[in-house]
Amino acid sequence: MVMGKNVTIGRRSVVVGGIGAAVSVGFFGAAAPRVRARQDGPFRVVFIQGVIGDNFYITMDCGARAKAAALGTIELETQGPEQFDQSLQTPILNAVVQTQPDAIMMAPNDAQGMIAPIQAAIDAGVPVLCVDTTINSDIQLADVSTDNVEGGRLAARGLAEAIGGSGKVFVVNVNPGISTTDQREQGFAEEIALFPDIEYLGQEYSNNDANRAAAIVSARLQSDPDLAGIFGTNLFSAQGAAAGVREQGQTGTVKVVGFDAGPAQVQDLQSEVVDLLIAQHPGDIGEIAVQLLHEFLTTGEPIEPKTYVTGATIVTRENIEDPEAARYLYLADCANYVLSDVTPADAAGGTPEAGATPSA
Ligand code: T6T
Repeated sequence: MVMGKNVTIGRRSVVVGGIGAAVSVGFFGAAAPRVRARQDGPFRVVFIQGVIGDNFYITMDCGARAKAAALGTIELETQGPEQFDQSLQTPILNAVVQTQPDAIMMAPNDAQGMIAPIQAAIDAGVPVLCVDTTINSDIQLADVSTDNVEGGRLAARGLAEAIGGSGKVFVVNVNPGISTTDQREQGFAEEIALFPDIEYLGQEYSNNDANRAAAIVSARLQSDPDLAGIFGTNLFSAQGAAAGVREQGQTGTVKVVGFDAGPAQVQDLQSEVVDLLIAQHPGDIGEIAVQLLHEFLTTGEPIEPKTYVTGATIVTRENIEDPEAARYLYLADCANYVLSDVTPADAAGGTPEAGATPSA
């Protein structure tokens, strides 16, 4: 049973065929940026978010700041585009590189399109570590992210259960080319295909806009009035999907599973528009990223291994009061952030099959 269980994707699981797999080009390889001589800090690190004003990245920033404060060696600055859009993120990255920080941690807006701008940063002597999203390359120092394929599988199993194992389902995704949400849809599609009585109608893209997601769902409920369930692959897509269901008077009839756990999503869960949320652990991503950069900048040694996979927790109405689930709900600001005890070693390595066991 998925529902009501506090299931966590193992921190040690690795995205199959995903993040940071393939070619192993060391940090000190041909295109490697130079290592600064100043190895005791303070180091200036800039965090470039995927988009500003997103509770996921806000919570990640809280983790990064809390860890930086605890270590005392890193001065963190945070920036981000107003939309999840590589044409807005690229000039921000370029401007940050001009200021020659010691390192950048960033969530690239496009897996392909952000390779060249990140390569330019590295060529200018600024190493880049990817958090959350990644690029189709191995030029970055390391990747710290959720196992998004497994997250998509969890969503499929949760939605399948919510709709009683049969009916039409549909996905509201963000934009093609974003590593995380592409992987979630991939995991969802693979897993939902295992249910013979469920018909997957495919996906539509919200452009990370909750209003657009709501409009997509409203239109879909007109064209497919027998739709049984929807998976929203990120905060804004899921929030908008829930709004569409509510606006069409289908609360409780059409089941919704959402990735992420922003404040509005939690309200949707409590008001029974949504049945299940998959909360990532963005604070842990931020903490691990800063810890890795601290080690890298103080030692000058390349980061090994290069892939770090953080957990995800299924949140339902049944477990939302449980502190083990509640601690992963996303924040609006850092006032109540509690530093976790997560370390890079907790998230490094592991086996692809290590993941949640929702049938437990
Ligand atoms: O789901 C997260 C993040 O993991 C994804 O890459 C983009 O969307 C979010 O920031 C939520 O809005």
